[in-house]
Amino acid sequence: MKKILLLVSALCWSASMFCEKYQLDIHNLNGGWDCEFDAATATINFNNGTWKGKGWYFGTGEGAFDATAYERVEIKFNAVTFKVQVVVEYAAGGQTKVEAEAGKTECIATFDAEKKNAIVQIYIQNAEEGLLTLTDAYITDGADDPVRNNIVIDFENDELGAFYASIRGGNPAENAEVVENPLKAGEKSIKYICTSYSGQIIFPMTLPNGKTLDDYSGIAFDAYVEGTGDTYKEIEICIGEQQFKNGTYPKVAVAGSWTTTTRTFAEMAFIELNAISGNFDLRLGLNDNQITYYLDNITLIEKVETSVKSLLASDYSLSSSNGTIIINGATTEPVTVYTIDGRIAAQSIGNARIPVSNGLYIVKLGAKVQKLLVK
Ligand SMILES: [Ca+2]
Repeated sequence: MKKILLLVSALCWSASMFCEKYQLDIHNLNGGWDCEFDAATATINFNNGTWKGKGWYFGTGEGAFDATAYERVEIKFNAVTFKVQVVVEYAAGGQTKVEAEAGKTECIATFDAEKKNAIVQIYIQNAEEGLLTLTDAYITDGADDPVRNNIVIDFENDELGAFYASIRGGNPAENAEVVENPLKAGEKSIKYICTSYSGQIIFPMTLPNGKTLDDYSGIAFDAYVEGTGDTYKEIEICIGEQQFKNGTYPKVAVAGSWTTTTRTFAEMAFIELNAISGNFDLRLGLNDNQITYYLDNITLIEKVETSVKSLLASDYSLSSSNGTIIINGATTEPVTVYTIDGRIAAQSIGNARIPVSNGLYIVKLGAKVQKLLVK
């Protein structure tokens, strides 16, 4: 453990004079049992009974994680219909267990102050079978929790019956209407009756002076779909005329309840985020030819400055040559190479030379993400 402590301290001092967050990689869960995990979408498939586990295994003895400088772990996910439990297991024995009720989007476990100097593992469990998509996970000291100035469209200041324009196949289509929230009396949401593919509602957005879209980490929205079953749909997002849809079908709504979905800009690598400022149209749609759905709380999530760190050495280098991705200076970090449509092209650990086809890739080293053109 001494070794880990020294390494963390060194990184901490080089990055900043204070520590706040230790980022856990939601695309690299190395611990757990009896369930499947899709790294590209950070989705745990609890398909083999209840109270299985998936999470981060640090190790025992010297491998244990020293969380002396931290207070708690926060794990964020898209809402599901079942209870989710987070377990922190200590080298000294014993566990901290915290449950999040169905429909919640986070579970926060405060460490046992007597035992947090050696954490063996942190894992997530399921009260029912189903899919759980992680959106963020980190260990934090809780001090100076950052305030995000998110931009949120919640329709509460719109008149009932007001319309938002929509578009289909590039052409104007039926309007979407501001209506009462179907599940929360007195609140508003927007309703869209979609009868052909690629229907998208247009939300005019305004960024504050001095901000570009690069100051935001991604988009979140709440969806409720009319009907009885859980709903898996391709999500179409357009920033201006630049469209993102990646051919995957995540669960965007849980039967009978509002569900929050988050998409990060890191997966929309083609968008020149820092070129977008002022007013722009955000278009959003669930791709189906026969669907009636409601949206609410369409949110641009502001990035916040924190001293996020990982075990990743700060002086790593990432380059490409002759169809090969070359990583130097990363000793033990997991490496995942994604195509720009989100598929995993290669996985490795630490320093590596990874042959790939020419093209644009997103390379994840530890908790860091970087675009790389290979030619
Ligand atoms: Ca609302």
